Amino acid sequence: MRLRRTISWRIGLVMGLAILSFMLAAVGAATLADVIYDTYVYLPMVQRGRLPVDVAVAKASFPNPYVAGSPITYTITLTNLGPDPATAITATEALPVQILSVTYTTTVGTYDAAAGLWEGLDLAAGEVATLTIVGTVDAAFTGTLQNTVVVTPAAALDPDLTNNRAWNYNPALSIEDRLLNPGFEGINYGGEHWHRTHYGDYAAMPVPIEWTAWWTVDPIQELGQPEIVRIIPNSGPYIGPPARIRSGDWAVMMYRWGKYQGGFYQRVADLPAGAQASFSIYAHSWTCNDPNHQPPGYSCGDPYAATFTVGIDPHGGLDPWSADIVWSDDVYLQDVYGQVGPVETFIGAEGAVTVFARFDSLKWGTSNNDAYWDDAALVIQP
Ligand SMILES: [Ca+2]
Ligand SMILES: [Ca+2]
Repeated sequence: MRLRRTISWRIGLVMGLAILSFMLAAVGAATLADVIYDTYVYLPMVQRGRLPVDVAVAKASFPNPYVAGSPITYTITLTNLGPDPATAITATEALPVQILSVTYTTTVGTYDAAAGLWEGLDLAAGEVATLTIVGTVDAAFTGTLQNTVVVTPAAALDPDLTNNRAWNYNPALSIEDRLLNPGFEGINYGGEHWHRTHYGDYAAMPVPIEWTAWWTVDPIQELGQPEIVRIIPNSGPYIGPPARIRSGDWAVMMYRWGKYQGGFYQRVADLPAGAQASFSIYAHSWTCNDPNHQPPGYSCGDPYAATFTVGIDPHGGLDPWSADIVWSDDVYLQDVYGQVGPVETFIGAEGAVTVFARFDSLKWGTSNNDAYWDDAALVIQP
């Protein structure tokens, strides 16, 4: 190539008889010094510029933040933005040394993980090639993973070099409770209550800040709207025994004289997709079919009259009846607070989950069907 260009530039404009008499000492392996030509060379050779081709590269890692000791996936996407085909594209992708047990797939070309080279890329205009690398983050690593991919179009002129390089930064995940107002202490009591329910604002139903009350309406199952949704203070009858507040100054309750299904939910966003979410809450019920039962406030009758469960929608949906929700096992808790869950699942690509607390009083339409909740927890962890 270098040889051909050298000749072209030097002989293009010479005039006179066309006698081609130059010699090449060694075609292909020749250097400039090897080229021998005379002054009677009249080849009408014209230097052609390289084809303009804009190749671009993008890069993502999942999950981000990463979880030490857990899988991580890098996706490198290489696009020929045109207008011409591009051949022999090379990309250098050197993984951080903390990525172990590497496997990879390419849609075009081949990847050499040891050398960090992705080669053999011939792309038509508009064509996209993807390199997917899966590994495990060193369990002892706590820093930020960062690496760069650079793409080079060998036989083309790239008019825009700003998109030929892509960085990826991926910090470590820190374990923390991401729920807002988990103990129902944030109530704005005495001022403007939130009255947020799944069916809109209900002025008679004070709902803790950040939470939404929900219930099932189903005439066939005799399920209806709770008569009471209430933030309850640690005073008066709620002090107990039985104690209706587990910690702090407030808890939340729901009641209906009859069967019902309902509870509270909260959507939490800005979470690392792919990490594990774990949700639990403390709860207990007061279920009794005898209004004169002694001592007052304690359950009577069927100890399995009602159940508590907790659920997580890993996609952050707001439908309490969605098939996407992962539910815990049923637990029976009467008169004394006990933990419901935790239920665990992996956070979806949306990076948001919705947590659901649910009470099911589907068996008896007894006079007391009170459900009490306090101390929810949503923990994001490896
Ligand atoms: Ca480019
Ligand atoms: Ca509380």
